[in-house]
Amino acid sequence: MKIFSKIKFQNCILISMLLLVGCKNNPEPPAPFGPVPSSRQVEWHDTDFYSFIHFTINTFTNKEWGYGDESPELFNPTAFDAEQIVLTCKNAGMKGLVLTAKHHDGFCLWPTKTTEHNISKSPFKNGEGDIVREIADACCKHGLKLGIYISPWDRHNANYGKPEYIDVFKAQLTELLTQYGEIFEVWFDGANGGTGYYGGANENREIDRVTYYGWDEIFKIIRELQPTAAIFSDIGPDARWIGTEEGYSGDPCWHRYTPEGREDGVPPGMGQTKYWESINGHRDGEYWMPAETNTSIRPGWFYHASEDDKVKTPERLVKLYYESLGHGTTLILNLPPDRRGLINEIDVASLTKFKEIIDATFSKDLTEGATFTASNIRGKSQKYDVVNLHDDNQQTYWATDDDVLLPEVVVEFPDITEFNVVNIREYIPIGQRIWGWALDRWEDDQWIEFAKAESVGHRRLWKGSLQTTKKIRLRITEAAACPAITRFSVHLEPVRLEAPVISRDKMGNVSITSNAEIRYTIDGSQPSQSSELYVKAIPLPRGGVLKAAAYYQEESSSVTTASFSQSKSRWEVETASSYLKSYESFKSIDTYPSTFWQSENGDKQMELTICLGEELHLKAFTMLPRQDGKKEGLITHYEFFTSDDGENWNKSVSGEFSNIHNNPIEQRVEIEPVNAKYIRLKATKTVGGEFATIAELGVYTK
Ligand code: FUL
Repeated sequence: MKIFSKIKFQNCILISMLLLVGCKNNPEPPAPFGPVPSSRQVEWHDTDFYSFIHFTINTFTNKEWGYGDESPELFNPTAFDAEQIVLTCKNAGMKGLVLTAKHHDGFCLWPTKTTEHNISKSPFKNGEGDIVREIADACCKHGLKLGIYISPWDRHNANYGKPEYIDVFKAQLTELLTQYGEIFEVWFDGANGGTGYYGGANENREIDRVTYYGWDEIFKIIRELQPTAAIFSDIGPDARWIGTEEGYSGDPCWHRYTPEGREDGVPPGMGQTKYWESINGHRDGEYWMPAETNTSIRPGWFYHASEDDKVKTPERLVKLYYESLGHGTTLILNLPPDRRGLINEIDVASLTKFKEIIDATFSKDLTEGATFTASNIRGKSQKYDVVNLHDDNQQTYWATDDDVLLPEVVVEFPDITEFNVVNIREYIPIGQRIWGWALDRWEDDQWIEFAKAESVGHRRLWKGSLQTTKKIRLRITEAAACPAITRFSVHLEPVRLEAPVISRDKMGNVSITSNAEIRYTIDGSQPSQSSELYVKAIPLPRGGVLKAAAYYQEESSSVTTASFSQSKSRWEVETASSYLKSYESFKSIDTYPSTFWQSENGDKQMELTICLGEELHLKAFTMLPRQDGKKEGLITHYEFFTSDDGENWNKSVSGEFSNIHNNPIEQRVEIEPVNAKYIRLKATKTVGGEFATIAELGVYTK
């Protein structure tokens, strides 16, 4: 009996020792911290970069929001090619796309059984076409994921605002989720309710964004039919809006978020989003609700030929990439097909150059051959070793012991190395754990800090000035739990010739600056090395399009395009009420986008009358809304008048500045050409309704 218990005792010691050794080499993984992503969210994070495809009847009516009364006859792309669209996305490095199957005007791009207002009633392929099908097939063929945008707001449907419409909406969603294969994202727009055709009622229909749609039921349908699809809306549940359509995200940008007023689910477009909160998220947010940065390659979401000279340059796209993906959000970049049904050549050219820059930067990881040394490795285990930082397996990561929150890793390059980009990725399935980090370079026998920030998350890209060093150090400066990092790489974005900067003064003289030789055109053609050499300011009082590029030896920069309206040197404000001196009416024509006119509070007229100083042949007018980020006084509906004597007025056009609330870009309205010496813009509806604001009014004569 005694011998037996002795053996048992010795065995116990042996087993405990073995366990201890085992623990050292195979420690428990770090415990999750805070809310963590669902597997569908992890997949969504990995989709990284995808496109929005805004295509519908608006493409043919030149609008941003259709009213809902447009005839399906208008939809007739002449050379629609789903493969060209999908391959453009793929070649730009995108992993998927989200198609506007139905926008606010209610026209369905697939032959739905739920409404006559669909593609089968259009001349496209004699009513036999199905854009969703063709895009889905091309995505499948070329390995891209497909997402669906279906607008909850339907300005065509007679029952919008009544319970009957919700059944139609659910049936449309069900068709889309059952007939086109796997869907990776369902995109619900926050713009909901307002004026519309509504089956001929032509009225304003406000709905309760929280209760009207019955989001819980709708989400249930999606979960049942497409369990892996992420649901996007202003406030999740799977992905949140970043709060702006300009194309950047905050820094920090936390994956966690606590939306306000969320007692009964997470309804899109509740109007509860606060820009400054969406853009940064909440470090200690209640939900894992990461942000998606959405923006368009052009000012608008739909194709307008007048924006051909406003396509974002490759450099602008690269900046956008760092300010969205580089802050941990996904990036959905809109590429609107033109009236042919193709992504326009101008957009393709910009994307191609953008991709060249991204590839040149990221195709080489400069830590290859470098040695990594960490101040701590979890349980000294190989499983959590720093070696995991430089493999591409996102399932393996470097982690520290539970009580080591502020570790560091030193990377020693084989040689002195130059870089300007650093990439860090947290292992997010166990939460967002890092709350602060810094980067140092080794110089003159000491560490010099060159970067610091707070969030890391799914991906963090630092991009800055050129660093030259033999050693770089990553320091975690604040963490909520022991850090877990899956990737650390270092890159060099090749130095490029910067595109020139173009500006025009009030008199209409255009200046171009660059640190290299500048060549330019004013006839719309692309500049080349044999174009006019820029030596002094170019007078363009009547407006026009100026394109310029910089040249140095064999190298050329990308082209900067600037389109100018008529110069305002002779303009004067005739009449307008003004609220305070700082918002005086002349600010609407002072050429400074940052200043604006604000009418007096409660002014029923809300109009601005301008004398152009001479009779001009007007073809379009433009209105730049206030640019300070505030919404009050934004003009949503307008009337535009012209006169040759300032006494007798003709209404030239009236309409809606669609989507100005979310996307306060310059609005351009084509008019029936007319000669006039006076113009008047009258606001018939503004945000808040109390007053109107205008940053700049302009006209085009060409
Ligand atoms: C906005 C919409 O109103 C725009 O038309 C566009 O679809 C954009 C993505 O979302 O809120």
